[in-house]
Amino acid sequence: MTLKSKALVAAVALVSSIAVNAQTVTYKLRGADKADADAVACLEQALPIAKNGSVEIIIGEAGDKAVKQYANLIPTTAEGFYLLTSPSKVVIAGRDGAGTFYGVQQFLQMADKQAVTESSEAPAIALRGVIEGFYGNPWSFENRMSQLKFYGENKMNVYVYGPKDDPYHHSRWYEPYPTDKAAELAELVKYAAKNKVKFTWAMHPSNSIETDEDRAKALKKFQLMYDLGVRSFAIFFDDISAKSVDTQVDYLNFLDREFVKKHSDVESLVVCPTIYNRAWNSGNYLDTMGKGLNPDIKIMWTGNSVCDMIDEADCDWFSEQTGRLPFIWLNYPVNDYGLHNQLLGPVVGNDPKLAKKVSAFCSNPMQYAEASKVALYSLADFAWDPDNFDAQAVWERSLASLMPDHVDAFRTFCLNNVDVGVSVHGLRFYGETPDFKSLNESLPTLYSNDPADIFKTMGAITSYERYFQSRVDAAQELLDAADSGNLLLTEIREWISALAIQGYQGLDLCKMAEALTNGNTQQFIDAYRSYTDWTEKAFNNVSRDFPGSIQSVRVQTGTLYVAPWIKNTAAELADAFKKSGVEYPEDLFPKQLLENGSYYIKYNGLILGNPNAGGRGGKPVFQAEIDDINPNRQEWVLKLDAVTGRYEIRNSKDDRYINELCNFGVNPYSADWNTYIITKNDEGKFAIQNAGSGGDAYWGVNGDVIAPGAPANARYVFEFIPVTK
Ligand code: LTM
Repeated sequence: MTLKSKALVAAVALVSSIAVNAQTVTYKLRGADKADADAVACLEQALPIAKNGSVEIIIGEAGDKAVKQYANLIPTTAEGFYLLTSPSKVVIAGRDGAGTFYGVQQFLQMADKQAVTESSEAPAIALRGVIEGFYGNPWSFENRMSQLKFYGENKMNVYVYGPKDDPYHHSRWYEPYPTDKAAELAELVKYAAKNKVKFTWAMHPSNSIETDEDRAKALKKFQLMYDLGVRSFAIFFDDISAKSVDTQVDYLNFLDREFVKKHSDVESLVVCPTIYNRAWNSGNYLDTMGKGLNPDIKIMWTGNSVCDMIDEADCDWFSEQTGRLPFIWLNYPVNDYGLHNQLLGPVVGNDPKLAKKVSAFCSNPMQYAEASKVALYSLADFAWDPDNFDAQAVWERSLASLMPDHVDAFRTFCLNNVDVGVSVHGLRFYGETPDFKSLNESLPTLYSNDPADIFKTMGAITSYERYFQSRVDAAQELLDAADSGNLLLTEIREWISALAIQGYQGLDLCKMAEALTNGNTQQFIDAYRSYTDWTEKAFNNVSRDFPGSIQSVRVQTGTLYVAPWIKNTAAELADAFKKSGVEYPEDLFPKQLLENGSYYIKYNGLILGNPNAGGRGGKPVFQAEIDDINPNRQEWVLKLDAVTGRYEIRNSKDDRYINELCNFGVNPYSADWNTYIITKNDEGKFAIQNAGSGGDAYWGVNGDVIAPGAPANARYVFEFIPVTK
């Protein structure tokens, strides 16, 4: 455990004692005149400094007289520092200005500043930080200022500015920023420097890179940005179909030659290539980049796929292709491809061994700047000291640091917002709601209609009630804090509401189960109506709607376990209630096009059957004859899947399901792939359509079998006839 870890573990408990310390202890500075001015300013802002302060802080960089006697203890790596703390003396000695600045940050974050500690630290990865590179609502000026301060505090030294929806970065890259935006950028560049962050401005010229005119415009824009203070540049070629890698290489070398190398104070150029992950690799693109680009141009890389955690082998593969170390563009916690979910869980999956194999390690975050800090806190820690990175412990510290007054409620909230669910990129995190998962594993059903299970049922109801009440309580505490102005919570307020709504839904389910157990029809009806009201509120819960917002989505939470459990349990309880034979109002349950049950599926007088029942794979076949010997080979069980709202179709003889190719599925059944939208036309004929990951093809008929891909005029051709026995 690093000193930082040890010191910060204690931080939560000792927050109040800081206030006491701050009043009683005063500090005096030695070496401040020579030491990094930003580091000194941070100390002066945070601590009571007096000429005759009781604790002396000796501060400076290697070579400064003040810290001369500690010279051998200062790490030789850039940005490293030596930190000694005690009740009477503190020493902060940096390898360079950034090192001193980081030493100060570390000291200021110690809960007990008078503890006796000594450490020498240096970053494992030279360039660590953030790429504002997502699609969607770009961060505001205030967001960015707050981020830069956060990076300084957490020892991240890179910020790449490249939001896809800033027109002056992308669609109108060649235009100058309007005066007010230019002034803001100039201020950001200055503030970045104060926080020891390299501000890299990225331009996305797509394929406008070939002509003399394109290139003159690029030089002009770079110069405008230089005049605003920018000293580091990147070119993004992601998400386009590149005309030619040779042209890209020529363009980048041109900018390097004609701009970067002509300004002695400009950093090496960075490029995001068009093939920026291994899954897309084809032809000689990477090889051409590697061989053709001037040697100091850095190439960005997202790993094995677009959204992926990174390991050593990914980096080695990249280096073999390009002859250089990857500048990692980690697509986490970005959620622009799954905006309905927040990514606030522990950051697992990156391999510490990558540290020696990268030129930089930067994260593409969410458009929710404040909420992104949960992941960024962990990623900063990883990039500084990957060998000692403990995902769970660092995540706990991030909660304490970001939400000191509401740690438990915030933990509950974050644990419900860990996974984006099924998405184009397939990045999944299974650590969501571990408390619910274990509750659900020990008590899989909320209700059983077997009287022998009464005590089990009552026990389950009590446990689930307690669980859902705790969600409601956590959400309420956070909503109150949002009302009192907490920025992070305000930003993602709708997800907190979603947590509360799910809590209330869960409590209603408990009331429904209790009503079924006690035979209390009215209680069931009331609870069910309340449940459907909450479900409607959940559906209408749309994400942020404040100035500048360009995307709103229906928010989702508890996606992996809680939400599906709620839907399934509601459907099961409703089913049990319907079957109990009691009378209930006709409008209580929504009309289902086809009630769950067994059906014959007919086409043109033929009847769909399962001739190789019990076999593997194969297709259902339309038959002219009624199967009198094995009638259930021609019976199909339709069930509305509570989570997708679509039908699954299984044969009643062998329970095999029909998949998206109209075959009997051989892979494990998946509601996302293997459920169907069924619709009816005015003539009473039905159409059956794939959905979700299975695509959107309609069932058709080819000879005597069903086949996907029916044209528009041949879709409503099926009949569903209930099996009555
Ligand atoms: O990842 C890269 C290099 N480019 C884009 C990003 O702008 C976007 O944020 C992520 C995640 O959707 N995917 C991309 O392809």
